[in-house]
Amino acid sequence: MEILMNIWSYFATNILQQPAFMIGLIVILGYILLGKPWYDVLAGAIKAIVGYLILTVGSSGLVSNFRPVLVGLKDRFNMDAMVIDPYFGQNAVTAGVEEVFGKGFGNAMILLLIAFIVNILLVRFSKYTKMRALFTTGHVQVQQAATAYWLIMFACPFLIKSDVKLIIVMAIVLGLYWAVGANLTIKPCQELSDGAGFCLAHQQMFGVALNTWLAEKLFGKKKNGKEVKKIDDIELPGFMSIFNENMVCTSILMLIFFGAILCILGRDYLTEQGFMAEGQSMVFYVIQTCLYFSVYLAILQLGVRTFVTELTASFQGIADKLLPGSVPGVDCAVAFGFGSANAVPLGFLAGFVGQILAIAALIALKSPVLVICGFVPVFFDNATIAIFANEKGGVKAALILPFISGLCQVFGSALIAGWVGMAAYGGYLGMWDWAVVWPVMTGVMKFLSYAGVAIVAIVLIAIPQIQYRLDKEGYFMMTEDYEAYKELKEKKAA
Ligand code: ASC
Repeated sequence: MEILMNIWSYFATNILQQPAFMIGLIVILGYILLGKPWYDVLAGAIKAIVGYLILTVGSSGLVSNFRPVLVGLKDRFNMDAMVIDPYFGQNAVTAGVEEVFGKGFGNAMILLLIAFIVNILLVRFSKYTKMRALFTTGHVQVQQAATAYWLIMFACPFLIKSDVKLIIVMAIVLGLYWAVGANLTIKPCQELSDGAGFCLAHQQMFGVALNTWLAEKLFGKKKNGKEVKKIDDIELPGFMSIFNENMVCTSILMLIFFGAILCILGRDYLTEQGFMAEGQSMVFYVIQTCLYFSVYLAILQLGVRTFVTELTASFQGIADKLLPGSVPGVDCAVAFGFGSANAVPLGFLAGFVGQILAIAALIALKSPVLVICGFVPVFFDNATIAIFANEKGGVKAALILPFISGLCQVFGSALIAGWVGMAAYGGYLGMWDWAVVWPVMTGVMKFLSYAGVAIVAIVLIAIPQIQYRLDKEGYFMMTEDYEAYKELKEKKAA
């Protein structure tokens, strides 16, 4: 048993929780199943791992550069606020879970394993479950397992006595959330990428599905048949035309936006905290810091281009032989490689405005829980939502929906983190699904106990069944043969 645990723990820390190696493993397995020669397997695995590592350089560069800038606002104004950000949320769980529930964090790794197995089984039996999506983003799974651990123990204190019952309930709820949430993003992702064959396995899966649907319903094609105006259709006049180029647009917008925040933080604070060297030019410090936003975005997009083709080509082997009809779920940043590149900065800014207004409302209402924006939710959630919203509902949807999402992230997180007691430990995950969907699930389980757990599970199980029944012919075709699916759609539309 101990040997097995050691093997598992080695696998979990080095592969499962490191998406680059997880993706590498999937590519190796997929190509072997496709019967490729060893050198193709090797080349594919290298491209996939290097590509993913490039993506990670981009996304962690963004996070490590811009998170301290936003969190700095809290120090600068002496606010006693919790930060909504996955890493702050994870720290809050590690810091508080023992104190609040008398239970250490040791079970979380096992929870992760079993929830992942639940995900695999649900996809293996897709014929019955209609779930087609496999999570591959281990770093996100760790953050989510930590938060779910807290939320479910809060909602179901009657489970805490028995480790076995607790883990079973958690693994079912979390495994279902992964399989159902990622499955919901398959259609939006296939349409965005013209059938590239991936979906999202991240923290705003329900958010993407809902907002894509809203974008189409509220802002989509008009009755008179006129197409919606997407971001890339806008022809800006005169000097403004430079904004059509993504790198220029992002750089200027971020220079204005983060430039203003850096000026608010001020030279004294920035030098005190070690951001700026003593005597460094403030002007050039601000310019360089803000332009790095575009640098990291460019890196991120290069990473996406490098690994996505390998992953989806090799995954065919897994979808043919092991998990029929399935697709890999990947980081939301992969969406930045598709659709309109300018949706990224615009969605971020719209979401930020929403978050700031919501925070102002919390202050005005003297809310017991104050929130400070974390970079990860405000950027990655809202930029992703904007990309999908723009595809279906054009520029208006790409601004309005992320703005509303910003409101939801702050209000939802303040509510749930205050209620379950995580706010007192300084952070909460704060991403869309965890600010909107999980608070509802937690509430249902809290008020209805075992019946609540059953209701949550049944509703989750029902979602893919409903999706399937709405489009029986196209449902599996859309992952198995996207060209045929498009023809089918065209025929239906005609
Ligand atoms: C998260 C998280 C990150 C980012 C990254 C986006 O939720 O923990 O580091 O989003 O995955 O690419």
